[in-house]
Amino acid sequence: ERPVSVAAVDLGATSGRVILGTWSGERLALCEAHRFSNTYRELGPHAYWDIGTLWHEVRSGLLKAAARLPSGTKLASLGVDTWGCDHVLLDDTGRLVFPLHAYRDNRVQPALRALNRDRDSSARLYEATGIPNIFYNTSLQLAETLTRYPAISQLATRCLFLPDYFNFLLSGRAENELTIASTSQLLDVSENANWSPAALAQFGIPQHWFRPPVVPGAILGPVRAIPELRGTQVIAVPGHDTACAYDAMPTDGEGDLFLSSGTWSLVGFESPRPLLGPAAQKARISNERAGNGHFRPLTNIDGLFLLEQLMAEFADRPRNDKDWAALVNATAAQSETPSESRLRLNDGSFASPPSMRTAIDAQLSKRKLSLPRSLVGYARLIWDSLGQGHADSMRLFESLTGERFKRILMVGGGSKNRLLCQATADAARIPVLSFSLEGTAVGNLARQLIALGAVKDLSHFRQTLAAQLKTTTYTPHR
Ligand code: LRH
Repeated sequence: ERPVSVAAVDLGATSGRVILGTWSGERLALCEAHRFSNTYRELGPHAYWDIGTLWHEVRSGLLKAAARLPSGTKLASLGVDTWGCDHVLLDDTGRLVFPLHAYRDNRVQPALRALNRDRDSSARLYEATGIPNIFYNTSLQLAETLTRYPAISQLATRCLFLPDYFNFLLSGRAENELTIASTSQLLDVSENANWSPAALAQFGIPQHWFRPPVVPGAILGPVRAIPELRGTQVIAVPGHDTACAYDAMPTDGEGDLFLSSGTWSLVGFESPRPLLGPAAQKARISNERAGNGHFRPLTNIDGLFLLEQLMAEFADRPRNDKDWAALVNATAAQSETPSESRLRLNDGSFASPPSMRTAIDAQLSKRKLSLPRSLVGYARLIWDSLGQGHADSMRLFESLTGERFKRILMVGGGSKNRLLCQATADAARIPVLSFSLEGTAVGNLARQLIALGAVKDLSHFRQTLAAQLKTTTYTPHR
């Protein structure tokens, strides 16, 4: 069998990477061709992504990936995944007609509060879309844009989510991909996987801004934008990074809870059916779509964003893998017994505070709990709180489905952190299997290999991956 090489462009809110994957029958070899840091920028009171820089990094990363191949071989395909919800508005010529806001911008807060007060509309929206009211939803962002700038409906003819936009820049094809569309709170939660007329009407969003979503694996056509990549196909992989991370989980069947741990902690499982109803709505369960079109009921917990922000406050320099490893070691070496206090996560004031330390201290003081004195102290508090948050989500799913989970499979940046893995196992009282894997990029590669016919299906891919991965098992101590 001839090896097949494909590239995953995987953009996260704090870092992006381009990973080259080479499949040679029964093994996937990975090579990081490019990594860069990412952040939103504040201009006045608003927060924006720097889309020109992102495109520049995508382009250079793909060229670097192609340059790693033996001469005479080409990248068969590429795919792009990004964080959820953020989008661009375009005119007929593909020109941007509105600045690209970051989902942490505060602009939706008044509308979010009003929607939360309107219990009937909130319940109807949840039954229609399976997505609770959360500050980053595309629905609220687009509603704010349209309310403040009604003329935008004359200027814009299409709305593309970020992965869709990169696919468009690369291939010239403007499509909406299913998994990223499912993060919007505008997609119908029923099997037909199309836009929800009720949700679009609720937010006053023109239906013609969207096309019926394409399912992951759709081949969009060859790269046109980069002459050196002529012949490489652009594949609409699961555009949502979390859908990619879940695809990469080396699960072997029932009883596995999935945890993708990064800027956010995404705790959930795969299901052919969504989890709906008042209890699911109250628990803020998001029924996003999986790469195969099924559902991924999950809770989205404030994740390592808290600590990323704190690290920046304590030391004014970019964070890298070494900084994280040093912090884990320093925290592990601390003789003090771990604190028994836990933060209440998903506190609205943690979404984008001017100072994360002040926001955390405010919550602790209000609850009459003592304040950590050092970065190490905050790290321990955050990891223990996340562990507890992961376990709480697991118990919630168990009570809603009547099923028991046997193991937690963990991927993402946080899966390299032994204290976070152990805190999760201790709180959940079941084993945590950590794969120290960039799951998002690997799930992206998997969908391409399946679309190209190099891999039979996802379960075959997962089996192969499980056999080759180094797994660390954390058993509960307490
Ligand atoms: C994680 C993520 C998450 C949410 C958030 C906006 O990167 O995609 O699933 O959608 O970003």
